[in-house]
Amino acid sequence: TGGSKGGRGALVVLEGLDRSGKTSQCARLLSFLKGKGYNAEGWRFPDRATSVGQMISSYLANDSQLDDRTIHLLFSANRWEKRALMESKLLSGTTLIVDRYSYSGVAFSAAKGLDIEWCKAPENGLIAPDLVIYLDVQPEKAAERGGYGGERYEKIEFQKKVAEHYHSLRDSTWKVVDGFLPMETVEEKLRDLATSCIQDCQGNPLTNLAW
Ligand code: 2DT
Repeated sequence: TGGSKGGRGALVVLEGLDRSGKTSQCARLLSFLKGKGYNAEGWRFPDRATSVGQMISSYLANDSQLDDRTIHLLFSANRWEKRALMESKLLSGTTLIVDRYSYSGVAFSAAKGLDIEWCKAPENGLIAPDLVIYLDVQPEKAAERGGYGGERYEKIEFQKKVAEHYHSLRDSTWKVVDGFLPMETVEEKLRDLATSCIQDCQGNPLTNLAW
């Protein structure tokens, strides 16, 4: 099988603007990997199931108001509260396909005007992804895909700023995939990227984000 054979799992993160196709591609990738016999799980941030996640969820729905720095730290805390479980899953051989991570944390908060270095600081020490796949879409075209929902950040002008900040976060672990390619083409690219990452990360220890 394509299982882990005693090795560690890979931390694979998908990032992108709202309506970039991230969430459906995560699901497709996960079922492909499971079908191939890989030990894999799908995660997403924010994880709305925890009590911190519930505060985030009500903020996003505009049901509560929070200071920009306060909500930033709650998003970060929501990753920190999952860090130990994430580490043990990876070390025991489970690959995690994660819909949004620290890059969303920094890009969305910086788009509100917060200092980017301040935004990065609380992310340091979280587990560094082995691979970040950025699904690249233009905000205007993304909005045409059935439009944004009613959540707080789903506005074109704001999404443009988020895209600029995502751009400045790109590093050697990033692969940019055109989110407007046909769905099957995107899917195939993600399969190739993820399976090579799972193989290639075997010799590498887990590391932490150090921004
Ligand atoms: P979903 O629509 O994918 O559930 O995201 N966000 C997300 C932040 O502002 N900071 C973060 O750290 C994360 C993970 C992006 C909900 C919205 O929350 C934003 C969109």
